[in-house]
Amino acid sequence: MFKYVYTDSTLRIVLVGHTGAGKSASGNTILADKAFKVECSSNAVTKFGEKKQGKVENKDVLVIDTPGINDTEMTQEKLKSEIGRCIEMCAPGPHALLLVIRFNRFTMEQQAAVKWIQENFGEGALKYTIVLFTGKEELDGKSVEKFISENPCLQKLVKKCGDRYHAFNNNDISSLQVRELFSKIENMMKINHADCYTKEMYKSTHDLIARREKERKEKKNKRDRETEKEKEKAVLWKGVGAVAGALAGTATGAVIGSVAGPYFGGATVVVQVGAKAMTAATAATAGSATLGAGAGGLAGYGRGPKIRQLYNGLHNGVLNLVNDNSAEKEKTDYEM
Ligand SMILES: Nc1nc2c(ncn2[C@@H]2O[C@H](COP(=O)(O)OP(=O)(O)O)[C@@H](O)[C@H]2O)c(=O)[nH]1
Ligand SMILES: [Mg+2]
Repeated sequence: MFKYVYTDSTLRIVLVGHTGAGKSASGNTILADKAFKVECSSNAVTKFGEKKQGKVENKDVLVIDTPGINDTEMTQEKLKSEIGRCIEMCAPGPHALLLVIRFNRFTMEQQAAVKWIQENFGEGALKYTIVLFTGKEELDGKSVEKFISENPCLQKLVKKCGDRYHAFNNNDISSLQVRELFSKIENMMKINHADCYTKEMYKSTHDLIARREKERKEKKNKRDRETEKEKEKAVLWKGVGAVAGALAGTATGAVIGSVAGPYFGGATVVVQVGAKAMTAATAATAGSATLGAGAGGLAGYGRGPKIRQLYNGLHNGVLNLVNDNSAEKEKTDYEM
């Protein structure tokens, strides 16, 4: 099998961006070769990273083409690991990440792709990034600068990338635009002391993302558990309320019954309840006590949260009192 051989002096470039942005076409322009397959439709062609090598401007160049960030046929996990593999393909890593954006098609979808790259490559990647616009000839005489200045999103992005950008017309086979790009890459490399973006940087960004995701999930689980506990406590306090209400209701009902009982037919009327015979007064007392228990229980159940508040207030009040006293005691001890 043919094995790629490249030296330390080989310029390593990775093309990233949205499907249809012109990554493969730009790779071909750079290498002045039909190295990568260019797709007319917006269907993603590159499912796996591909690398091609060539000699450009007397320089050994290695170009890696990557899958489109918005490829819906790939799971996020697969996409992330494939892009990681692309970084590894040019170990120790690329000198330049070319973030490819098609002029006049900087849609919400493309913006989402740019956001994906910023998040997944990490802020550290920006110092190795050059924004590469494609479709330059579609600007109809408008300057690249003017186009950028009219779009706050692009302006922000270019600024983040150290004001590094370049524009390609991939239908233009002259080498001037490639020479200009190389000069921008060389300037960037000088600033970076020929350093490169590494797979470790990519991995640490992903470890960070995974850690944040884990923390987010743990926080959510904790919140869910606390809500569940709160619900259980509320039911418990409703129960406490029901019992307290029933007791209070029984007592109140009994008092009312004993007062009102004699007025129901006098003490001589005997009421038969089950096997027991009782006077109307006793029956009235028992009846209103039972009614009182039911009504009190219901009222207490509804007032469970209020009772809980009352309990918490009393509990906190007592605690404050105890703390105040001990503070007072400490103060006194100290002063003595
Ligand atoms: N007019 C014009 N079309 C371009 C340019 N760059 C790419 N394209 C077209 O855009 C389409 C997608 O290009 P491709 O390189 O396959 O995009 P990729 O999915 O990012 O690899 C193809 O039809 C290309 O011919 C350009 O600079 N000008
Ligand atoms: Mg492609």
